[in-house]
Amino acid sequence: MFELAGKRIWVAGHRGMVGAALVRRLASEDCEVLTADRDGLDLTDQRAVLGWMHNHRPQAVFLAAAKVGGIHANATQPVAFLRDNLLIETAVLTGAESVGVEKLLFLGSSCIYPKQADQPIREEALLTGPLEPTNEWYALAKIAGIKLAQAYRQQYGCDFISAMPTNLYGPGDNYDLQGSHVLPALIRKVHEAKASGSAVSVWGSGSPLREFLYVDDCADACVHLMKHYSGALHINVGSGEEVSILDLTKLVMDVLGYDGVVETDPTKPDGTPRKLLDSSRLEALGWRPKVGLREGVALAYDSFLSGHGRNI
Ligand code: GFB
Repeated sequence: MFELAGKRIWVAGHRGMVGAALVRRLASEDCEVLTADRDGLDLTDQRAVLGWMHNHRPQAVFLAAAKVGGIHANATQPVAFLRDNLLIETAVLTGAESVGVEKLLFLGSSCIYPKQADQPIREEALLTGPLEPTNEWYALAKIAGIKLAQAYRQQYGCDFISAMPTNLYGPGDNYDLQGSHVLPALIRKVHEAKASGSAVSVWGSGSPLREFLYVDDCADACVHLMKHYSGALHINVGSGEEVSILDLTKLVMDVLGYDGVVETDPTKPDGTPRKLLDSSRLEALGWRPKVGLREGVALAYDSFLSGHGRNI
């Protein structure tokens, strides 16, 4: 059991959706939460990160900072998705070893797994086959992050662990229709289609299957892992709730109260056909999600309406 009480905990990336949820979750722990604003600290600058960590001496770190985005953003900004993420994880893990951080949790993504991995995907599927091309840059950076955490554990005995969340959504999400993930995009599209009485446009065939987890559940799982898990193997963080993109569209329309027409757009990519995590290791550690998909979409829509998102 790793105690957070009385410790200085750095949430790297606290302005992002996951980082902000971690800050909300840590408010109920008896710890001091450290944050660094983007203007004051460039996380891709290793020397600056080292200096900041020397000054602030965090005892534990949640590394939630990353260049993230949906299927279109990944395809159009490969350099940022690979380079920025490699630089951020290298700077923060190097700094953490250097200042003697007691524990660090690195956040990855379910897209690290091979495109044709057996479903539900177990942690052992990592590096057993080719990646999904639409997000291979991001996936490669996240795989390197897992391996760097393992390398620091093996060579220097650092207690660095990794969590691999499934597709996340919730307050603080990005609602830019070009850069966002599917769930915030659908919330915005259905909201706007309802206002104008127009059709809802869904990218691709609508048949891919995805698993979704509410971001506050993800933050809770990360805190649980920080306290109760120590090991080299990355741990899947999923809800077990899988849905096709078309059924997800209908669910969003139902929650928002719109009974309009849905159109698919075959000029847009489907990406990986199915991505469902096997989260039995996390369950065996005593954690389960609390927020179901319908409830989570309603909560996310409330936060969208109150302007708690980016690019609204
Ligand atoms: O969420 P998403 O962009 O990312 O797309 P991935 C999921 C599915 O929803 C794809 C479809 O099949 C999209 O074609 N989709 C339908 C839409 N309508 C829309 C729309 O309006 N916007 C978007 N964005 N999608 C991501 C990776 O993969 O998964 C990231 O790109 C990250 O790197 C994340 O790993 C967890 O699920 O395909």
